[in-house]
Amino acid sequence: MAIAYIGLGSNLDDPEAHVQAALDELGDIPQTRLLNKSSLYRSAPVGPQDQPDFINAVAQVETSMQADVLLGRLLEIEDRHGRHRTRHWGPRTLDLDLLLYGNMIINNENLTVPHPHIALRSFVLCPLLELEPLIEVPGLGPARALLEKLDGGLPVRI
Ligand code: ROI
Repeated sequence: MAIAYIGLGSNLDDPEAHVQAALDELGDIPQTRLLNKSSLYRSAPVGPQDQPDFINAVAQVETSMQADVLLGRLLEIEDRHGRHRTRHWGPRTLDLDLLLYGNMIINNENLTVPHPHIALRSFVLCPLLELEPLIEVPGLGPARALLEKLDGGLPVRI
């Protein structure tokens, strides 16, 4: 069994509804139990600015699936929400990222865990810290310290 954290993001077609529905769908993944979910947060887009604000959240799950198998399930949920991979860092109906998987560090062609941008993204760190204020990111240290190093605005809890 591993505790994993999944980041959710959407900025198209009623983003709050996509994130809420996806949180429920995470609970339907086999061998996986949804333990906790953060509030929803709104933030300006990181990357290209000519796109709508994002809604983000983080879910905590307990799973007996291997990380790569779990990732496959996340991609299926994204596909069901009509995600099309068009523009790099462009708008999306649903983005699911495997942020953390236990205390494992994974680097292969399909998967990098901890998520490669976790330390730079307050829209991930804030909901993660809401769930687990003392959480450490393997290889990088306490998430709280990573957030304190960032400048720029914080996501707004909604
Ligand atoms: N910006 C914000 N605020 N939230 C996201 O989830 C998000 N996701 C992305 C890019 C386009 C990098 N920017 C984002 O993929």
